[in-house]
Amino acid sequence: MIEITAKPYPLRLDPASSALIVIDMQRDFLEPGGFGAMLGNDVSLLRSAIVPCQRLLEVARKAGMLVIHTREGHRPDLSDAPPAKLARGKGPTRIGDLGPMGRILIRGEPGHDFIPELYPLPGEVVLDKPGKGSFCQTDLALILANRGIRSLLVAGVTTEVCVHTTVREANDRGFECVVVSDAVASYFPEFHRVALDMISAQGGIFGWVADSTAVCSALT
Ligand code: C5J
Repeated sequence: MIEITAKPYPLRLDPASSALIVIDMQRDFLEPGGFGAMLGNDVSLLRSAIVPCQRLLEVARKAGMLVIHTREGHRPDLSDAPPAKLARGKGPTRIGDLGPMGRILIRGEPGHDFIPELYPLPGEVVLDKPGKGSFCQTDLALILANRGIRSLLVAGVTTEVCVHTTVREANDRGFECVVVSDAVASYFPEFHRVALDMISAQGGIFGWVADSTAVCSALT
């Protein structure tokens, strides 16, 4: 067992029954010309999470933990994209339209791929998801159950959208979730801060919050 210094209180967990899940560290969210930029965001704000994610991946791999990388995106024919999601957006370019990194948020396109800094290693789980949460229409629950996973270290983007949606559902499904505060990021710094506060408020209503230094030192 290891103990992680966290809010609202230290958490003891077993690395053998824990997984690191890195959410949507894709070019479409972090690089200019993708989905995030199409929605009018300053994509450079997400880059602060890259180095903490690299540090987490390094220690999780050394500890032999299950590592999962998720990607948000849709089939090329858009048959898995709800019309309400397709209709949203301010600008003229939408999901499925051609951008500088290929068709926006479409599986197999350059923009849908992981950023090179955080590319999965062979054998790590790559989980394609059509929505914000990592459980919705994916086999994540099966993968975690088959590996006996009970605790999740959660990193990636964005804090208040795909990270929060995943953590809320994981919490309801009985997983202990640790959101790694500097390994998650948002286009909106105030949303990031409040989203983290919401996780650990009320005695840890959704889970725990710890920084990557605390998590890495507990794991090494
Ligand atoms: C968003 C995500 N923000 N990965 N997706 O649309 O958080």
